[in-house]
Amino acid sequence: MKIQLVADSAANVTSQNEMGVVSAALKIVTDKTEYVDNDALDVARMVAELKAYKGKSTTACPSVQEWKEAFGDADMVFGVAITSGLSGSYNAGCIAAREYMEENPGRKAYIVDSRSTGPEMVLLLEKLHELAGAGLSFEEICTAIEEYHKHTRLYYALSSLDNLAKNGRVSPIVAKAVGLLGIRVVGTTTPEGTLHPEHKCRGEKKAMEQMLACMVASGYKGGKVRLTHSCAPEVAEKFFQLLKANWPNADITIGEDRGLCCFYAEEGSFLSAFEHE
Ligand code: X90
Repeated sequence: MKIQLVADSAANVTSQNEMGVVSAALKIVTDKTEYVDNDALDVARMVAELKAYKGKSTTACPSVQEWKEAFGDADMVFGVAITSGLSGSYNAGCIAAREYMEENPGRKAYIVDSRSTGPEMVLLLEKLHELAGAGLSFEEICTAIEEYHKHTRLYYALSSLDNLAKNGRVSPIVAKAVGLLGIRVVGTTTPEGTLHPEHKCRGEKKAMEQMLACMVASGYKGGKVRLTHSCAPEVAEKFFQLLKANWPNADITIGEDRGLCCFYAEEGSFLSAFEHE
């Protein structure tokens, strides 16, 4: 019984991952260049080029065909997509899953709508990996992952909402208040998987304290945390230390945002996905 895990590239998972996750790439598109968010993408270079570029930039989700290519020839496929509240990726993944099952009787495919991005997608993938190794049926895994999802959440500290606003993913009014130097927005997701900015914080230290308070208020009690940063390892490291000071035994890791998350989260931002009660 071959089980394949897949995700779109908003999960920041490259082909070196230990779970065997295959990634379907989103794209970052300007008038000059198309950046494909795969292993080969030089994220730092993309960020530098985009900083110098003054024209329009946008993004595109993987097509139905690209999702299907990621499925390969597995008996069971489980996928995780960036929030359907902001992207067409989940929809494309679902069509791919339906066609995959129609074209290959006996095979099964299921896509989870993360209603989130990046590190929360990683938590879901890690749980799927665990469930896949436990000898459960397809239906049991589908039920178990949706149940687990009720106990995960994402908080973000963003240094700019410019690209989100320019691409219609948050209102320009909300975005403007964050454009000021040193202001970070700390927020989470709505049940529909859109952004819910909660606090404007002056400076990085305040943003971290706020995020910690938000996590505790959401029921974080020392479970797994998956952190990612957009070209700012020192920021993620500081937040990691803050968490470790409070929960020395917690399973916490730091990863890098790849192309899609870096484009929208922007330089200096960090994301924290965690398990809660
Ligand atoms: O289909 C596409 O073109 C992709 C559109 C994605 C838009 C949003 C990406 C957000 C990336 C920003 C901070 C966390 C937001 C939480 C989302 C619910 C990261």
